Amino acid sequence: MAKKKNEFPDKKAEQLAPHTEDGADQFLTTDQGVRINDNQNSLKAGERGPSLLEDFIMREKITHFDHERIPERIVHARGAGAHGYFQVYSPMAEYTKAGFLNDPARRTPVFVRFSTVAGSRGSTDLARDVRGFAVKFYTEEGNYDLVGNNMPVFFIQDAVKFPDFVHAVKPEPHHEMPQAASAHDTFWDFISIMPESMHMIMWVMSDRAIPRSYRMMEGFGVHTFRWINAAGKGCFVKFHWKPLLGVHSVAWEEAQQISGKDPDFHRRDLWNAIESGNFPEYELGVQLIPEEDEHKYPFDLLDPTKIIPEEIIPVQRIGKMVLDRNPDNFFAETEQVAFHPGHLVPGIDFTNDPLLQGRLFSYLDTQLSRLGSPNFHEIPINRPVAPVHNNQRDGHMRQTINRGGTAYEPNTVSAGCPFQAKMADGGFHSYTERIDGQKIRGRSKSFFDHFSQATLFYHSQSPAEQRHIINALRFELGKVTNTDIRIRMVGLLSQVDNGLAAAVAEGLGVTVPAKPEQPVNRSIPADGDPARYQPQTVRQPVDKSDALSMAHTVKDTIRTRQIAFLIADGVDSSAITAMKDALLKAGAQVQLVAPRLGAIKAASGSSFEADQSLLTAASVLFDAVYVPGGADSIAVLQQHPDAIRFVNEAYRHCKPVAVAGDGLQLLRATMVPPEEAPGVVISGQVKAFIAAIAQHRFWERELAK
Ligand code: HDD
Repeated sequence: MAKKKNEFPDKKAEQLAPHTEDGADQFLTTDQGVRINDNQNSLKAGERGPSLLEDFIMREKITHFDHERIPERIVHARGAGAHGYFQVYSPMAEYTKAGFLNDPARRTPVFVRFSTVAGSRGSTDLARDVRGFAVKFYTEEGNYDLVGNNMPVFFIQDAVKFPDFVHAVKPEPHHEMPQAASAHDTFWDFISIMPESMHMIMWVMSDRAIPRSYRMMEGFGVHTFRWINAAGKGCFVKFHWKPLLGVHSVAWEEAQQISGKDPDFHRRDLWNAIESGNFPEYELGVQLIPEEDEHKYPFDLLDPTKIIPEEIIPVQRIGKMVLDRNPDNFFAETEQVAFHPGHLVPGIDFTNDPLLQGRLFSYLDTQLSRLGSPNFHEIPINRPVAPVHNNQRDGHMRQTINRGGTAYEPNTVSAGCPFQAKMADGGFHSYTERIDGQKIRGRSKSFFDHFSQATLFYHSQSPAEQRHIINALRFELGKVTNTDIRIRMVGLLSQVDNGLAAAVAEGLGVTVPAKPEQPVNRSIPADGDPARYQPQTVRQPVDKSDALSMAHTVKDTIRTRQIAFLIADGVDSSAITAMKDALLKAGAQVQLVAPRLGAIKAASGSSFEADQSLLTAASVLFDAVYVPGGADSIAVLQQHPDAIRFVNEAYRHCKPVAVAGDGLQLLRATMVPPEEAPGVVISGQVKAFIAAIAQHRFWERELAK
């Protein structure tokens, strides 16, 4: 049934509705609307005869099928999307005139796409990789895209290196291996001679690269952008998304297992959270820098390999984004959505960051081959809610029927319409910036510090996080077959931190070169003097920044955490219900996992329906495990290798584990030391278990291995 106007949550949903099809209670038809009487048999010359060319129904169906695929995105091919809205807390008029950032009453519809970078469309969600965090705001003044990542810096400083970087990280061209992984020779070959990547390498080797959920990761605009207020005054701005559930990750070994057990883990998590009404929420944060302070810092604001430590310029939280609706159709919405950092609205503008400048070309260009036509903006998910009037015409798959006899401007025949907008009417006006300089192919010396912020990041990590970085580097470089690359990398790491380099070298069975090959700044032209291009180290304003460590994230909620209850026939029913009620009340979700599906009989005579069997479930798909008591139940589980593995693995991945009554016997059988192990709750204490789940992981257990 058609919805009435006020039944739509926002203008974007209303705009999508006429393009949405629903086959419920309808006849099957051809694309021409002709009802089909037989969809089982092609038209033949006789029952056993050849098919006839005149079978327009079959030809239409197969032709469509033959052309269903479009090129996947060259990067960020694998992704998941969601609809929602953004609302600013209070007007930001002092800094920007952007309408959606000035009216707290206005809910701006958004579409967000999260992604991995290197893998193909069908690759695993849990690859060690950067995550894309792209937001399309359908504002009243036109579409604004904030196309960011879950890490605040990037591998390279200049867009001209992007194709090289992507070719290095993608599967190697001769045999197309490995899929969705940076652990191979060409990636590390490139990195080992590209010292500007070292800060980003610290982030990608950290647990930020294996998030627990899209709902539990930060987002960053990366570049410094510009805001402009109504008086024309500009200031610099860095964008942050802060997830209200905090920033959490999984263990690397766990990530590899999830990739096999459920390669759609993040996509499913996002979908299920929205379907169950647990809407992901992120606050938009900004760091604002007055224009006069452009040269005040020991790093260049235009250099995308640098952050501004939050201790120097705090992040102000200015609004909230809520994702409250899943797409109706993956292809139509998530696959066809087209982001572009050049989709701007008045009040927001670029800076001269050379990475951003190159992006401004690439995103429009790529849509032409990906979506096939300059009319990609007419695809429903890409249409602005603001009206579109211009003289762009024709092209493949044009949808709009433009009325009128002119398609040029200025004109007199159509009374000059559509006409230019004055700034007072909301016309976009590029920021007036004074540029003095010579045209050169080169890089500013202020971009030459490649290590200081890598060191700042590494020194800001907790001991567990540092250990994970070391292990990630040992893994990645361990997969590299060329020893020279390993040694070059260890040399580069020694410029970040000697302890880090020594630990990685030890794992690789090499030594840190006494005199590491001096890293050369690769922005050097063929006839340049290498001496002029040596990387420099510039003292940073802080030696440590708490905001860089996940150890300081939100740890006071268990909302949406997935808890497995391991049960078998004979389970203690009261131990199930008491714990389940408390966890559900605190916002967690519980699944009963048993040796088989169907009704599981409790000792009391009541029964519970198993949600999953030990065959379909695995501890890596949960945040915590609880084993209620019941002598018979525990006797069965103790004999079940998958139950033993379930608990043992949860423990090894540092997850909270709780047992009640006889459940303690299972812990013993699984080699989990119950007493004094952090995050292991015995005697089924509900409060202690909830507090442990909120902590997320007990990494200190790793040391006890
Ligand atoms: Fe990019 C896609 C983020 C540098 C060229 N990029 C893409 C997406 C995200 C980013 C989130 C996926 C959008 C979606 O979901 O559809 N890219 C970044 C960030 C960068 C960055 C945060 C650095 C700060 N990108 C970058 C450079 C270039 C590109 C330097 C080219 C010179 N990016 C592309 C692209 C893609 C893309 C080829 C592939 C698909 C698409 O644009 O629509 O144009």
